[in-house]
Amino acid sequence: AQQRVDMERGLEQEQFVVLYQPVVDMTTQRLTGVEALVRWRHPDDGLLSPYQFIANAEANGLIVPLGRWVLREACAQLARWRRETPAAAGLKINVNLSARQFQYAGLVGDVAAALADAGIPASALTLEITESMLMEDVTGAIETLGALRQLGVRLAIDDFGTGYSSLNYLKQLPVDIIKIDRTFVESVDTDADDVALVDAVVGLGQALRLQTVAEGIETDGQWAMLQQIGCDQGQGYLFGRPGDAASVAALLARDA
Ligand code: G
Ligand code: G
Ligand code: MN
Ligand code: NA
Repeated sequence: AQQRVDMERGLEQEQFVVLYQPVVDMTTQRLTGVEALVRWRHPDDGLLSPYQFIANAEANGLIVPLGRWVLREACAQLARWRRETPAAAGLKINVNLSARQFQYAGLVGDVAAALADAGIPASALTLEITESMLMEDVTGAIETLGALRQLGVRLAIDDFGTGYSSLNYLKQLPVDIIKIDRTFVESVDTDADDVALVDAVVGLGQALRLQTVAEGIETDGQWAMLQQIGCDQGQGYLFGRPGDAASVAALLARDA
């Protein structure tokens, strides 16, 4: 309960911050978008990682207002970049949804309002959902995804490969993007089994007309292999760590 009060105060006092990690074209390494990643600047405990508070926020219900704040902040920031920099015209933003947010009946309305208030097109927003969230209630998930898609938002399956989504479900789910979990990327330049796995996922993506994004790319060797496999986009420390809005503006200036 103490945690909830602390977190409510954090929201009121604007202690949360959003960082942005680059997503790049796998061939050119040009910035195509950013993923919004929340942090908590706690007055006593310092900068907290989502691993230290998202689960609590899920449990105490504050994930809904917190997630709404992240969504609105990310959309507003994308609008700022687009206003400030011609190079940001096609830039996209990814926002992670938690399980409880995904089940929340007001989600579609919140998303529509965030887009309208920021003045960005729905196609510029990608919502990331994990496999486990989808598999909990497949029928409900298909309905929610369909409603989000009707808005024009794009949908990505995050941490792909770590859950249990069957091929049959994947085919039915109205999603646009598969994000290949970094555990498969880690050894993709040294382990033949991982090459085969990532190759299979990229092939699956192509068969279902889904874009593929590899996460957690840290080395040129991993990048070279993923490029050869034909993965569309990449994300990882090699291209950039999560950073503030100014760090993204610097990348936009580099690419301009
Ligand atoms: O940025 P970092 O690697 O510390 O993120 C850790 C985890 O927290 C990741 O699984 C990421 O998806 C999750 N996360 C980061 N930001 C958000 C957010 O705004 N909402 C939700 N639900 N999860 C987030
Ligand atoms: O679950 P999700 O994919 O949203 O989590 C993103 C998390 O992965 C963030 O916490 C981010 O900081 C982390 N991350 C991003 N790129 C890399 C990377 O290249 N290496 C490692 N180890 N972590 C990364
Ligand atoms: Mn993610
Ligand atoms: Na992930």
